[in-house]
Amino acid sequence: MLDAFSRAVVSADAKTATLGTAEIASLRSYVAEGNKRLDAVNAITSNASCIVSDAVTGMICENTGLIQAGGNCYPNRRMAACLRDGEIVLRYISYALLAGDASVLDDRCLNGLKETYIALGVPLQSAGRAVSIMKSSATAHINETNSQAMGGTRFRKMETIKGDCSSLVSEAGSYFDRVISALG
Ligand SMILES: CCC1=C(C)/C(=C/C2=NC(=C\c3[nH]c(/C=C4\NC(=O)[C@H](C)[C@H]4CC)c(C)c3CCC(=O)O)/C(CCC(=O)O)=C2C)NC1=O
Repeated sequence: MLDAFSRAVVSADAKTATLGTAEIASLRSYVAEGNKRLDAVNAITSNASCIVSDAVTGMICENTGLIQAGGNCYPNRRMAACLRDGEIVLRYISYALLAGDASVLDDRCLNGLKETYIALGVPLQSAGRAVSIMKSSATAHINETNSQAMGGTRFRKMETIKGDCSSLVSEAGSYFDRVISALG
């Protein structure tokens, strides 16, 4: 597993090169924006159970066959496995966002996941849909665009200082997209 720093070293070493100015500049911004990154990770981790249960509920509302006999979220044992998988995926995405590198997500979560799902009959398209709802919800929490209308009675806003989070939001989005394409 790599992070932004070890990734820079591994890539430079592969070229037998010293760290270049571009790499240093990129690490400098990783450090300078570090508190923002921690806020973004916190926005995901402290809302994780809400993000996961909302996404799995949304996926089921759109395809109620999943909780009927023969559906992959039926009976409760499978429903529990599905919710647990949502938690696992979100947890690895939060690690990748913290590290600024996707390798932990790739190596420990996505490697072999599609094959496992195919073997178990877990519908890949539905799993991808749940991840895409998690992406929307995590984006709203990081960006603080979550609203009363979206959150209902459990509405919650993070108390962070307002700033430009666009690059962190798109980086986080890329990890969700990575999961979706690994299942595609
Ligand atoms: C380290 C990372 C890691 C991952 C990612 C992981 C996934 C994982 N999900 C599994 C099952 C499962 N995963 C699901 C998930 C779903 N069903 C649906 O309809 C939805 C589309 C979806 C939820 C969004 C279900 C229902 C099962 C149980 C399938 C069965 O036993 O028939 C299994 C088989 C073993 C088990 O049931 O525990 C694994 C290994 N395990 C790990 O250790």
